[in-house]
This record gives sequence, C-alpha cells and structure tokens, in this order.
Amino acid sequence: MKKPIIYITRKLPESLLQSYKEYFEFHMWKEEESSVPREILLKESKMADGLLCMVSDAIDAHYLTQNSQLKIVANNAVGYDNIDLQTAKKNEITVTNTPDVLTETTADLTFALLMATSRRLIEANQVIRDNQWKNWSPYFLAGTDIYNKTIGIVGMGRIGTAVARRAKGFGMRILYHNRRKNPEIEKELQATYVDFRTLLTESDFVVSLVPLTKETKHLFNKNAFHQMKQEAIFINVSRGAVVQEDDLFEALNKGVIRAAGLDVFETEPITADHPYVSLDNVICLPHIGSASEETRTKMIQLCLDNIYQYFYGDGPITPVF
Ligand code: 8YV
Repeated sequence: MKKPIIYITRKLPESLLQSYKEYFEFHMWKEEESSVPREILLKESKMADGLLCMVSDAIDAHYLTQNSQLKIVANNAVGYDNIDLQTAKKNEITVTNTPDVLTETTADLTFALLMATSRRLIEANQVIRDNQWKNWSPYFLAGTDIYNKTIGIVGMGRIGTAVARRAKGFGMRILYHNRRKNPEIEKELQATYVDFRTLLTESDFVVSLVPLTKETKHLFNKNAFHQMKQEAIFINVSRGAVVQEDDLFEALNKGVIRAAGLDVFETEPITADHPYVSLDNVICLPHIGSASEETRTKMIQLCLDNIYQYFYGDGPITPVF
C-alpha cells in the first residue's frame, strides 16, 4: 500500500511523528508561531489523504467540498464546532476528536480561573509589580470565598464532572444543567440537576462547559447575566460564542455581576484593545484550557493513533461519528 499522505496544520515535534513515518508521508506547516494561511491549507490538502488540524482551522463546507478526497480529519481538540460535520458525512470523511486525555487538565484550568477571579490573584500580583504594596488594611485586595458557595455547571459532560469533583473537594454545593440528567454524578457528588434559570439565580460561580451548537450560541446573554446574583462570577472554558460578548462586557462594567474568568472568545486571538481587557474584574487567557505539556502530547498522539487506526487498524479510536 502506498503510504497515505497526512497534512498537519501546525509545526509538531518531529519526535512524536517518528514512529509513524514508516506508515505515512507527513506534510507539515513549518512555522512555529503562525497557523497555516487558508489558501495554503486548501492547496496543500488537495494531495492529502488525511488532515491533522487544530480548533482554529475552519474545516467548513467549502474546505471539505474542495478536499472531498480526504479520508479522515483528526481534530486536535475535544470540541469540533470548527468542522462542518454534515459536509464531512456527505463526503464520507471520518472526523475524530480528543476526548478524555484533556479532561483533568481542562478542569484544573477551570478551577485556576475560579480561584484567580474570586481571590483576585492577577490584580494582587500586579500590585507587587507596580510597587504598590504600601501597608496592610483589612479589606486590601479582599476577594470572595469559594468554600460553602454554590457552583452551577452548565454542561455536565466529562470536563463538567471533573470540575464538579474538584468543587466537592472545596466544600461547594453543586448545581448543574445539562441535556440529560446524570444520576451517577448526583449520587457521587450530591450534585443537583436544575433548570437553566434556577442555576443562574442560585449560583455564586456559573461555569460554562457546553459545546458550541446552534442551541448554545449566545446562551449567556443580557437576560442570563441579569438573572445571576450581583456577586456571581462567570467562568467560560468552552467556546467564546456561547457568550454574547457585548452583554458580558456591559454586565461586568456596570456591576451586574462581580467578575469573569475567560479562556475563550468569539473571535480568537483577541488583542489588548479588546473591551474586556480594560476591565479589572476580568481575567482573559489565550485559550489554554488543555495546555499542559503532558496533555498536549497526549492529544497529538491520540490524533496520530486515530489516523493510524483508520488506515491500518479496526477504525479510529475516538470518532465523532
Ligand atoms: C484546544 C479545546 O484543543 O479541546 C478543545 O476543544 O478547545 C482545546 O483543548 C486547544 O486549544 C488546541 O487547539
């Protein structure tokens, strides 16, 4: 069998590709700091049998129609809203993602944002850097507690469950809203299923872990923020577009809610002139939910294993469909 050609949209460590080289011919975007431009992606993919891509690559209907010869698209992410699944199906292109391997790492980052927003860690660090630690006063940089508070998790999938386990360890009351109830989690973590409105009104921390779909686009809008407690902290580690960004800006700016910790944005990357950056009560991170060295390596390995199993094994390990 002729070696299948795999196009990879970012520069990956050669060491990870090494053991697959006897099975595949890899073509890879070689620049460390940039993503492959659209026109090059379209051109390079033309001769490929498989694609290993990132969440910021738009694998839309146009791309998949132009490259209908592809057999597999391996997305280096658990989310796959960047891929037009309908067109992939129509062209019989298999799509895979990277569930499980990133669950705990992303839950850690969720909690890091929760702690950093509630205890104002970034502001506090800045005080030292600006040489502004002048004295001690009782409410200097006082944040708000996590212990004994209510967390409301919207999207109780793998990552939501891992966040709930951490919340239990922190002595929090756990509410969740999901497409389906999860009786096991309710039993294990004493989590309570509630409707979306109850979750918004009763939670001190509202955490978004929902995938981006037609139903969840702009789910967190003016109406939602106005239902939250004035002391509520909003955390988003799923997709930027589940939030109506102008509404969140207004809610934070006018004190409708207390603070927000955001790892994702509707259009990425954002720059320092994004309105959020002007606010002290927001922490913005550059989409690093799964960014630990160990997890990023596992994700790439899973993509490569999916591609290997598709061409040489019993089929991909983690297919989306
Ligand atoms: C990205 C993510 O994969 O898995 C997801 O859905 O959003 C992240 O883990 C990561 O930013 C690399 O593209």
